[in-house]
Amino acid sequence: MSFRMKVPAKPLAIIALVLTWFVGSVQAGELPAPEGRVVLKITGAIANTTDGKAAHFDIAMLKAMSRATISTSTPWTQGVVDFAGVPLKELMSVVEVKGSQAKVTALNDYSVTMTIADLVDTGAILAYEIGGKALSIREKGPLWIIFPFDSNERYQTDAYWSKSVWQVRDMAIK
Ligand SMILES: Nc1nc2c(c(=O)[nH]1)N[C@H]1C(S)=C(S)[C@@H](COP(=O)(O)O)O[C@H]1N2
Ligand SMILES: [Mo]
Repeated sequence: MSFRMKVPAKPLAIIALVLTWFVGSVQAGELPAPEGRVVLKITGAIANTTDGKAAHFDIAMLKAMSRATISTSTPWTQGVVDFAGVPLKELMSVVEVKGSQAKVTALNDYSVTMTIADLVDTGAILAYEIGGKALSIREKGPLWIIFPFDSNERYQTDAYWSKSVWQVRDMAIK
């Protein structure tokens, strides 16, 4: 018994082409493109991008996400200070992370690789404010990974201090 498709090949090819274009256009730029200065770039194993390749964020985009505060002391600040920023758990879900590791790089090219679990299961935030004021580059801004150091001694260790990257510029997910 033989079966032959009755549908001519040419219309099928056109349908395939249109579908490819449609799916492609939905997948490229799933996040709105930044309008201001780009302060953060997330590359690699992510499903949601701003241009089909990477996710670029200006500060307004980060501030539009949920805001979390961590009141803590750190080895680099005086007393207990309030840091505010976007929970890394939320940021990782916004870009739909597909990997298990993040290589975080700072403006001065300092970089450290940590697990996605370090970012999402610890309550860490990507801070953009300290004491209610924008973090300047001189104050380790504009973006600084802050763990809830005072709430758990496990974060008061070299392992987590080294992951507290300041002047964060990009995150490469793999
Ligand atoms: N941008 C940036 N963040 C960084 C570092 C750095 O050199 N640059 N050093 C890390 C390491 S290894 C640790 S232990 C602490 C170092 O802080 P300290 O230099 O004030 O001791 O910050 C972390 N965050
Ligand atoms: Mo360190």
